Amino acid sequence: MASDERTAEILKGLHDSVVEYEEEKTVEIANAAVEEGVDAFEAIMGGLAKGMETVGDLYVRQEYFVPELLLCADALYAGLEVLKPHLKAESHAEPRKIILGVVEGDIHDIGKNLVKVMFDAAGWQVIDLGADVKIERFAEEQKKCGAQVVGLSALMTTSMLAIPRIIKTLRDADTNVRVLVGGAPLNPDIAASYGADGYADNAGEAVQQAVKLLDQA
Ligand code: B12
Repeated sequence: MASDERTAEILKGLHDSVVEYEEEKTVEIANAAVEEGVDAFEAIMGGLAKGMETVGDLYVRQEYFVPELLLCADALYAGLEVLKPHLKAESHAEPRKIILGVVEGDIHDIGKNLVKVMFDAAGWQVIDLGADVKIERFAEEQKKCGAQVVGLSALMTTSMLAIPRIIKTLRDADTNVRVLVGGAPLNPDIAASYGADGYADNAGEAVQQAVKLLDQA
């Protein structure tokens, strides 16, 4: 078990290597995290994902541009590959299914992919529809597989307008399905005004929210 000080150092190392798009270094530190017993969830959320948040700020301040963003994402994914198998897997007697997708017109899928990793680790069956998913597709897939929860991701103030339309198609098709939404421009108030059942602002909380929604069902 790594000491608190060493854990903090590893998390900072993961953060910094994502920000500095040093893919090899990210892998090296992720391996050290595993070897030294740092919790994989903490390493992903407090290291890799946090690094990508900083990258977002650098982009907004126009210190980073698209090429840097993509290289940072490569470093994040490389670290994720190392850490993912070490997330504590849970299993459930009854299969829990979630459909995940990024809404139409939106190709930002890094957050959605992190959300997917957390649901996988929590023992859910994840049907990942990818990014830029057509409005009707969510209801079509829900009908096919009977998922109890649909998770919608939107990263732009323009694309998030698809959410209430998707929710309407889901409600028209199956009144029982629970809809969870997330993505940087959303908040609990917008989620509620769109008719969503739940909102979470990060991948770890997303699983907790989904479990809560099932408990209420
Ligand atoms: C990386 C990035 C890109 C990459 C995307 C790579 C990829 N494959 O995803 C590239 C370079 C391709 C890109 C392109 C564009 N981008 Co861009 N991009 C970003 C950036 C910097 C970071 C997003 C990110 O990955 N964050 C890190 C992840 C980990 O965080 P996250 O996505 O928020 O996800 C977490 C939570 O939100 C939550 N969550 C996410 N989804 C879900 C779903 C559920 C169900 C739940 C419960 C939770 C949840 O959990 C996640 C993990 O903890 C943001 C800025 C920002 N600060 O958000 C701009 C940003 C989103 N982009 C923006 C724009 C404008 C664009 C472009 C249109 C630019 C252009 N002019 O060409 C294009 C094309 C967009 C399109 N059609 O989709 C704007 C959007 C503005 C707006 N209208 O709201 C932003 C906000 C930047 C800005 N301020 O200008 N972009």
